[in-house]
Amino acid sequence: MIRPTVWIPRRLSDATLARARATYDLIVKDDDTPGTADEIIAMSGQVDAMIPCHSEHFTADVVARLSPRLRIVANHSVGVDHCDLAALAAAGIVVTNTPDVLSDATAEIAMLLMLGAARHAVTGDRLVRRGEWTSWSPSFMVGKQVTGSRLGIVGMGRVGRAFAAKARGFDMDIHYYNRSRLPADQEQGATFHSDLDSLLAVSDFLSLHCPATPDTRGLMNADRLAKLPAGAVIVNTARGALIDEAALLAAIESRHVAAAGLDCFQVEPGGNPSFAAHENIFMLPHIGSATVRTRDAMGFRALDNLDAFFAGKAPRDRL
Ligand code: 8YV
Repeated sequence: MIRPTVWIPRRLSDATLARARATYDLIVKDDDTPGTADEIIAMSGQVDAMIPCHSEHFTADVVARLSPRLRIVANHSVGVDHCDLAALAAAGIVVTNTPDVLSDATAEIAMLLMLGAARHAVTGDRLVRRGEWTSWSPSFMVGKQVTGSRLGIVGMGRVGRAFAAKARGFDMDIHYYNRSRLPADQEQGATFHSDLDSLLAVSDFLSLHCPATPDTRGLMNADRLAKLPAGAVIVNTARGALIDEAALLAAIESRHVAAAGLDCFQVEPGGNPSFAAHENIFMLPHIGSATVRTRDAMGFRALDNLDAFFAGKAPRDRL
């Protein structure tokens, strides 16, 4: 059998590359910088498949210029907002993603952000690290207690449910908003809200776990932020596009939102420099799924999809 050729634009895990090399001829972009539109278009004439990350953008414009040689885009990501799925489908290119395998790692980062935002992690670290911790008092760095508080989850998919499972360990009163109500075995006592505003009204902590789509872009705008209880904490490990960052900044400055924990931003890499002045915004550089185990699992899941496709079977994660 002729070995298919695969383009890997980013540095995937060693285990992923080793497994991929056993089956495919690889072209790996060694500088580990995002694949540009021109690179994607040029490579499409040399390969049968690509394993991109969310950093490679398959816009309608790019897809229109792809070579017919490219048959499958096996994403190394669960989110696919970097892909124009309609354009790829019209071009006859199969698209897959990597659900399930990153849910726990991402939920861990959501928990870290929630705790860190609620308990002044940025300020505390700065004080101790710089030798600026010169006094202590019972009224020093008093935060918001997570245990037993009300948590609102927007999007009760795999990551939302993994986060709810961890939050149950903190005895949180879990509420969620989702397109449809979950069966009782998945809901596990969480309260369903068919209306987002009704969820916001009870969310002392709010965590976003829905994809970025035309419907969800700017979801947390000034009006919706105003519907949160005063002193709420907001966490985002999904996509930066879900939050109107100017509105969040205003809500932080007015103290209506007490703190935020953000792993994703409208501009990535880079983030929002206006957030830097606020130590009650705890920020990480989009590392939700960045664990050794999860990176291997994501790479293997993308390869499972490629293997199925080239064996003439339906890839498990075809979108
Ligand atoms: C990944 C993510 O690190 O999978 C996703 O959608 O946002 C991240 O967890 C990244 O997309 C890898 O391509």
